[in-house]
Amino acid sequence: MCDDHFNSEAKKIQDNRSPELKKVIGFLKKIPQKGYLFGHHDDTLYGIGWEGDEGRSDVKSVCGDYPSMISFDLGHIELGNEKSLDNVAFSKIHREILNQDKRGGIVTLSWHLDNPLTGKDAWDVSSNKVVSSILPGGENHSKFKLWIGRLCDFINSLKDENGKKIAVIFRPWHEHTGSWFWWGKKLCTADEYKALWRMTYEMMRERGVDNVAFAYSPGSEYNNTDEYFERYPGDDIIDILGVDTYQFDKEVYKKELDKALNILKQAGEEHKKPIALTETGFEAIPDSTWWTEVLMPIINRYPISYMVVWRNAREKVNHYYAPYPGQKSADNFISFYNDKKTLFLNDINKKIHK
Ligand code: BMA
Repeated sequence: MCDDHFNSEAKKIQDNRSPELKKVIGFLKKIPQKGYLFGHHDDTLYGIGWEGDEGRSDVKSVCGDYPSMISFDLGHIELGNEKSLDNVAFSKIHREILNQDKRGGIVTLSWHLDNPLTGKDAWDVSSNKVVSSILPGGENHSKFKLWIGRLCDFINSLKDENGKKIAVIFRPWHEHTGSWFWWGKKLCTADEYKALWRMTYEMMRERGVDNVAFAYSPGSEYNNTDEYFERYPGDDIIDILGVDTYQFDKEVYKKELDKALNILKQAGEEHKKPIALTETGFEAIPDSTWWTEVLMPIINRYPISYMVVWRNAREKVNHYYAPYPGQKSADNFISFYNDKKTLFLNDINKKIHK
């Protein structure tokens, strides 16, 4: 490929990203020199024993500081609903995204959207024709266009006090190396999956979305970089390379996480992209030293830009991934917080100039 072609392609990519977004991507790239951001899903929306209290966060109640990254899910925005799949008003999610940005933190968004073919949820894997049905020419293509339109209206409406669009990370079509979502491995071909990404990207660009960094996050099933990139839609689309992996058995998790991050590190170097542990955790954290004895020894060895643990559900007993005051691992979480590599909100506001 001649240089001119490369330069014009590179320029096209750059042109698709707002100055604020480029700043965030640049920030994510330099983060590993200092450590990694700590993220928590739905952090300020609800927690154990509370919901909607202004400024409240289980993480802050334990360590005195907010996560530097907060993750939110946009499932059911596609339907035009007032509330998300986890029963939170989108107006509240909107407000909390603005609050997180105002505090100086970063936002990442996932999307557990419904199955457009059956009308059931994201976990409905009864048909392997769903992806093909929304691609151009498919029976649900125009429905999907409407859905993407609603998603884009929300993302375009994320503006700060100066009217500038807030730059966020967007991580759709995640864990596609498993087969529990309708876009999963056994539910579509590699070409269909890649086409799904490209269509999503192009539709979003057409709707004027220039404020999202796209994250690619398979599960940890891959055993080398070729497998990691098997369904990769392309460097022009993706800004961040990630992986999702959870602890069930301790020894299996340690091995799996180490393997996944090792390959991810190579993938990031080869493609010159920041890398991240886009979802992880141990449900109900029954191990009192999990943060410093299991998680940290592994992740501290890799140049990840951030890590995210999943939500503290207020409606499902024992479905939580961050501690709350009195929780078994709360003291240990404070040691994790005090480690110099873990970057919470005060750390990034004090130590790192965005
Ligand atoms: C899952 C669980 C579900 C939730 C979904 C989307 O991992 O937490 O209860 O609906 O994520 O947030």
